Amino acid sequence: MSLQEINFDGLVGPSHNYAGLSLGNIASASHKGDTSYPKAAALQGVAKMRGNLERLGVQGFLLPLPRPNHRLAERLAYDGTEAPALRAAPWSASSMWTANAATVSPAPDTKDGKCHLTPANLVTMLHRAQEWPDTKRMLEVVFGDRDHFAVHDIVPPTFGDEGAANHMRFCEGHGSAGVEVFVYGRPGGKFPARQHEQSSRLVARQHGLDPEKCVFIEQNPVAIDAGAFHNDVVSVANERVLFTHAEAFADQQGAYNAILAAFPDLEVVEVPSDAVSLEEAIRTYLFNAQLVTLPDGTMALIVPEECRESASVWAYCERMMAGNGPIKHVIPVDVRQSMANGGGPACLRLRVVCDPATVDPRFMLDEAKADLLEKTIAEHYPEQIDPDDLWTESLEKHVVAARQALLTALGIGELA
Ligand code: SUG
Repeated sequence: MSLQEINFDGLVGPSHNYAGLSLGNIASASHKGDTSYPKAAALQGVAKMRGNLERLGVQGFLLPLPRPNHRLAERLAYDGTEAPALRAAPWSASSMWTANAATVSPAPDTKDGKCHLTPANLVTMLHRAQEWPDTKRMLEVVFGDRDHFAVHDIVPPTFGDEGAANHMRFCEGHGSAGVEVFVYGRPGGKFPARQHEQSSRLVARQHGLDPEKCVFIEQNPVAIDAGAFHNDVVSVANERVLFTHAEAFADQQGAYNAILAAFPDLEVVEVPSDAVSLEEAIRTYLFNAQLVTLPDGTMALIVPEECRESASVWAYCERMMAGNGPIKHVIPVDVRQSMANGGGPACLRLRVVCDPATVDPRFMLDEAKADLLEKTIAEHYPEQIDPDDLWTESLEKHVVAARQALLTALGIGELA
């Protein structure tokens, strides 16, 4: 049994559009009404996956969910008086951000030695709350091997749960037992606090984690108000390293101490506010990065291109690469179509530590499958979507046929 960290990227769906649906997500709000480019968006996503496949030797993916979602549309009782956001919700391609698909506790951390997954209920936002039934169905296929995986029910919807975007894991190596850190927000600020403390605690219990190896930390309300709607907008972890903005947590030093008490080998790389302001960190998504261990044992930070274009952020990255810290490489990737909806490289992936041989192979990427995905996307995806196109018959046909083409190409008919 060889445990490895596998990044499961969400394939961008053919209905990718900018409807400005996410309150507290500044990119989503500021691109509201823009024309989107689903084909380009999906190809950017596949290119990112290809890069990581080459770097890390392993890569998985999850599929777009069926859109438009007629089940949701029917429940919204449209009569022409409803707000445009309600009309757009059933078309959202937001399942591409698989960091919000589920919270994952790998086998070495759990009581029964299985990898546990709890699909996120995403109740705070209507367009995201529609995801979990289909996400759960897909996770039950991808991780259907009951000897190695347990896919749970969602957290009861009273409590908001946004999945792995608010969860970090510290360990010596991915295959060894880890300390799981759950970050939650407290309501009462300008924007919704999407991850509730009770959800985090429930997930930890449900996964059978050792209470001594769990840490619960409050997000900085100032960061939420500045647009850090998930903790992964202001920090990211890999193995023993925490890469974080200095204003990520309500009590920054208290957060480090709490993690250190459970995981003494913690190494913190803190970016001070005078090097990169909270606003610039959120604008460029420096922390919405994939922090990965390369085969030579060094760590690389895979950041959005926007980081290279920011004087303060790039100057920090250059200093970091030249320094003695654990992060030796910073690699920009172009995910601009996703970024304009507030989704960076880290939002686009769900990390699962497991033996790749226990995963449904149809969801594992190799070069040939990346070619197949690119070809299918190029042939079937809409070139562009204007917000006025939603609910037109021609767009609906196009979007439904494009997803069906993916399922057919990959032989995943049961998710039709
Ligand atoms: O939930 N954007 C997503 C972005 C999710 C990013 N994920 C992580 N940080 N892990 C969200 O706010 C925008 C969709 C729209 O406005 O149409 C959106 O849902």
